Amino acid sequence: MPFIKPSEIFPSEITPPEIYRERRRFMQGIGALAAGTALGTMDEAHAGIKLDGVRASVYKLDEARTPYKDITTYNNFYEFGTGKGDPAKNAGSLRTRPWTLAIEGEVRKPKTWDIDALLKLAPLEERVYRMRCVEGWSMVIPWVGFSLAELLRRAEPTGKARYVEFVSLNDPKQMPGQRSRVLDWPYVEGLRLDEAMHPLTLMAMGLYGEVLPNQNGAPIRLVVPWKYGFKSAKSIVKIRLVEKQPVSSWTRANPEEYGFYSNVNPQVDHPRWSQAKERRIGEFFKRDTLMFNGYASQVAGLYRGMDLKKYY
Ligand SMILES: Nc1nc2c(c(=O)[nH]1)N[C@H]1C(S)=C(S)[C@@H](COP(=O)(O)O)O[C@H]1N2
Ligand SMILES: [Mo]
Repeated sequence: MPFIKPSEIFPSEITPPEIYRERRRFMQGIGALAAGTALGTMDEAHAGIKLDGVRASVYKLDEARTPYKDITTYNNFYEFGTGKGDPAKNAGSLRTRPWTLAIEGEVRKPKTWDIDALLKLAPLEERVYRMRCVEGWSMVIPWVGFSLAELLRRAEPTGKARYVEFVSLNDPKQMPGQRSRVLDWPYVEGLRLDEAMHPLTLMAMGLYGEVLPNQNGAPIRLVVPWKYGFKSAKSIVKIRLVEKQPVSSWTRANPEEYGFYSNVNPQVDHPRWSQAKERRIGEFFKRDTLMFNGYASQVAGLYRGMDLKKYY
């Protein structure tokens, strides 16, 4: 198959942009001929590089996918600025090769993975997930990746491991937004171990069948579809298994507004706005926000007996 392997991804800086885009268009044309419309990923002209061997999965939705253009130009990634258009404009300075992801803390087998080894750790699946930002907008995104559990299992968590902490890259030279103190850098998020082991919890390395664009958290990010978007940390360099509940960047910045759990919940309003409705990007009328973002049948059991107004 004439697909480019992940190990052959070149940063755009080394090729003049016209030639780079032309080459990618050419490869995509070939890819489209070979793959037909497999997974429906060839329905738009994308700018990205096709990922090898992506399988379909049981995670599909009967909802229109948000256009590639919107997913990749309307972003939150404060390391590249606080405006929605800033990440697409500024994230070109992020170097995603070489890249390593360290798994450490309460594990029997700590390991620093090279990103190209990670891409081969488990079969890559396409998973179409609903995503909901705490600000009140949502998208439907066809991610590519595998369950975080695949990675955590291999690290063999010890009996002391109760939480998982995710740490994004901290490098103001590559991330101009880190020169401002909007958040405490690096960006940190956390999950309870059982949330992290849940099959829905995804390590994403692509979207729409292609390598993850920098503005969406390349080369590897977390995706937790039943929680507000900020739990899904981008450009991760470290995963730490710990005994105590981690303090996330957003909780540190504003504990009144952002709790540890941050489950999508139409009944628990943000102190400054209602969470009962949301705007799906591309739609005119608002939709009702769904409990656990529509994943209640799969995840409600994780919170049985908990007061979700207290543990918001
Ligand atoms: N490192 C890092 N991860 C991050 C953020 C960020 O600013 N920095 N923003 C979060 C927020 S608020 C949202 S809504 C999602 C947005 O992901 P997307 O741009 O791929 O849709 O990323 C989350 N992950
Ligand atoms: Mo968000």
